[in-house]
Amino acid sequence: MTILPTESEAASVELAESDHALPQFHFTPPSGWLNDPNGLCQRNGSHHLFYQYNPEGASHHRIHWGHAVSTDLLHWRDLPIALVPADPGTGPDDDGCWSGVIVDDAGIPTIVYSANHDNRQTAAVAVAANPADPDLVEWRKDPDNPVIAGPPPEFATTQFRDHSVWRDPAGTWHQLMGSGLVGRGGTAFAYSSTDMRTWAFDGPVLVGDQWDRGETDPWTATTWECPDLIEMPRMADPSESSHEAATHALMFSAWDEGRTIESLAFIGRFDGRSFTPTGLQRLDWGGRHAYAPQSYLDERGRRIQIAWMQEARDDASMREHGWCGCMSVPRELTTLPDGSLGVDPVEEVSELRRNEEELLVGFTGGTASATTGAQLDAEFVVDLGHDLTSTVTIDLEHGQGETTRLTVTAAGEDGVEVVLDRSASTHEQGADTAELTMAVPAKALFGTALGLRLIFDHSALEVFAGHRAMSARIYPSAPQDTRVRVDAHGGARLRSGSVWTMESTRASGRVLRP
Ligand code: DQQ
Repeated sequence: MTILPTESEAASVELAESDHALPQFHFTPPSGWLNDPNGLCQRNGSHHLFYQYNPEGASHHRIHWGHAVSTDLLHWRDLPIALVPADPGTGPDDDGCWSGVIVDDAGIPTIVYSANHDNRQTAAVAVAANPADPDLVEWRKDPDNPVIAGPPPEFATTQFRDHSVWRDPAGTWHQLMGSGLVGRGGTAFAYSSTDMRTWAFDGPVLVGDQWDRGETDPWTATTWECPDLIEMPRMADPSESSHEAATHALMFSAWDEGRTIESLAFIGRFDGRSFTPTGLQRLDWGGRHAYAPQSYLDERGRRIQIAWMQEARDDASMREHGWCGCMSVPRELTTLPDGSLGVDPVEEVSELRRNEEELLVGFTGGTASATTGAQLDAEFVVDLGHDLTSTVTIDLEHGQGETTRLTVTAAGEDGVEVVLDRSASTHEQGADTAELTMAVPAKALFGTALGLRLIFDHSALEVFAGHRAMSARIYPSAPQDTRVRVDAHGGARLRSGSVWTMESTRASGRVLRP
């Protein structure tokens, strides 16, 4: 049955679409609020993206599970909302269906999610009403929800929510739930089950030891949201092998008293019970602008990850524009030679490129692209030599006195420092324009040449360098006038540089409640 949109629903989509900051090839909600990606999976060729969605408006309230599918990771087709909060007082999720995952339970696609009631979360389950439906449109919540009614009583916990679920070779289900131990630090609690309904508590897989704010970098914070435990993905370059002993990564989002800080990963070994870290890294250097990432193995065996690109606008501006939140482009996680996780856009993203403009190479001065647009992909190979005064700047010149500047500086043996200066990127009052910094270790470079890529989509900006990612939101007044300028200083040289315009993939005729 198709429900026709009401006049106000259509007006709300129109309002979002009239905003020049609305991305056109990054996934956004039809209008309203979007946060975490959920239930990521690929089945019979279709990638499913569920997401934290409030169709009522641009605020985090009574969260539903929005749903879209894609066969190419670029174009998404809206499907009916998969999970709707229960009517008040009629279920454990009457204040929202929070984040979760989808697994295949003996042929039955099964959602494990956090049911929110009165700002406390429990674990709940829903199954596909028709497992043979390729679109997985209809979901049935388990009448016996919740399946885990609260955190283990023997611990004093901060928060308790979000799930990573897998089955071991013997057929036992395992799940992690994100939490934190008061006075100690973030944690992920492990549970096991044979039927997905009755779960035994197995203890924390790892406990952070950083309660005090800001004493370490990165700080693993007081609560771990959205834990995602994975086997290390394939090598970035198949001819390389890792010398490190890491077999697993425990990814999570660092949270403290309502502050969504950043997404991190412990690298290490998981023995089925506990996780022993050998390293800690950022998954993205843009802080909260790439939060709550979730990953899945696609049918080609790639470890794909999508993150929530949170707005940098203030709440009043989000409400005024009627929408907020977009997803990062899908990214592929790989293992780098030093044993850490690499992050790059999936190769499909390049299929959106049109009208290549090659920039002058070999020069040590500067040049600006003739290409202008609100949807750009720019790729460079720069050579910083070993001269510590070498610098490359890449400006997104938006016109109207607004510029976003990326500065790449040789940092000697340590590699390269990449700084994103957003202080002049917008005239919009109240926008967060804080500087962002990314360190690219020398080991991630090929010789002294650094590959750099900037993907710009109206207000979404993703920077990739040496298999590292840095996400940001920027709000130029006239994004369509943006051109790319590159300057090389000191001993730096531009080896190659190209700018493309990017096709839109945003579906037309979207409705709030498909
Ligand atoms: N957002 C969800 C939670 C998760 C947080 C609620 C992370 O389940 O912990 O929308 O952004």
